[in-house]
Amino acid sequence: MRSMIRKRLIELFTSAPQDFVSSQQICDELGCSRTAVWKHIEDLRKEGYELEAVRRKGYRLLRKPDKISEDEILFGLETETFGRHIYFQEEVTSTQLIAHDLVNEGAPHGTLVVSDHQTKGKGRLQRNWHSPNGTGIWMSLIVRPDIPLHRAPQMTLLASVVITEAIEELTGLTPSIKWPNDILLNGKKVAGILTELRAEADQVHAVIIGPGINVNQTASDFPEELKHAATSVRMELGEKVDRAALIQKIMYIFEKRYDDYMTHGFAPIKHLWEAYTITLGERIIARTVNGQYTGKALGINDEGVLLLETAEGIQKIYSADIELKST
Ligand code: BT5
Repeated sequence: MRSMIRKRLIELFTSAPQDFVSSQQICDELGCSRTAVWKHIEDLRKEGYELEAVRRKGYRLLRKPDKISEDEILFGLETETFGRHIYFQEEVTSTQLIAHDLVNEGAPHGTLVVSDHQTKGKGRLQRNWHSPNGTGIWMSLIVRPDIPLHRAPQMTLLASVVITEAIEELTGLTPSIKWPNDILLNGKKVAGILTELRAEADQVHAVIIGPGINVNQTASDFPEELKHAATSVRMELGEKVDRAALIQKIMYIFEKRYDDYMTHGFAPIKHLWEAYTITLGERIIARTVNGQYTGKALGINDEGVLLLETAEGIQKIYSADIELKST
């Protein structure tokens, strides 16, 4: 199917998802015959769109395929800048690498890189992120905040609040946040965020925020070593989730929260973060690149740094892997 016609047709169906669109309306919009309309509808069905046909009423969209191409994300996107420039590729090494290139080329604030499959998904500290095909949300968002370098870690906390809220709004499940970059459902990791910076002197040029969200994997999609620690939204919810709809929701909430953050600072985000976190008040082990600390997690300061009460006094933790210690 010619891509413009396909695009227009999906737009027609998704702009009023509950309504029937008559054949005549489609003919008028696309400037083609009824036979041609029928052919285009058949093509959409082959792509996985479920369309109900009722005589004299026309066609109605029952279900979109779980696809995350550029079109699927753009139709129904309710943002001004976030996700308005989309780079979608079916397979990439890492969306973060593409985002870095785009930053070099001057990509605007709000640019989003999305892929169905990462062959070298990146975690922190050169770790791998398992990103199987067609199941998760593997994306990188480019933002260009005018903030000093020391505030950049707040971006990870902002992103974790946004993703938590989006999952909650779309599914009714309530994820929790484990400092600094994990999102959990029932104690298992459902998402992680990799935040990378482009900065000079003390000024941030761009932040590349890369969430990896396990959406539609089943238990057998995870490798053995992750089975006990990882989960997906589908596994917790008991049904599949429309990934494009989740991306749209994330973009919508992200734009709102980001504006809040730029106008009112970190305080409103910090409150939300505190409401969702499971890290505070707990005895934890924080494994950092400089060593291991054990103590009680008192809170985060206004820069997003974790304050840990240890036997030697209060320790500031900038980044770590956290283990909750049962006392
Ligand atoms: C993270 O690192 O949690 C950040 C992951 C960010 C991935 C996204 S995907 C889109 C964007 N493009 C990229 O290339 N990356 C970002 P970290 O805290 O270091 O956790 C990594 C560890 O989590 C691994 O060592 C595994 O133990 C575990 N892990 C790997 N894949 C996982 C998965 N799909 N679900 C849950 N845990 C996983």
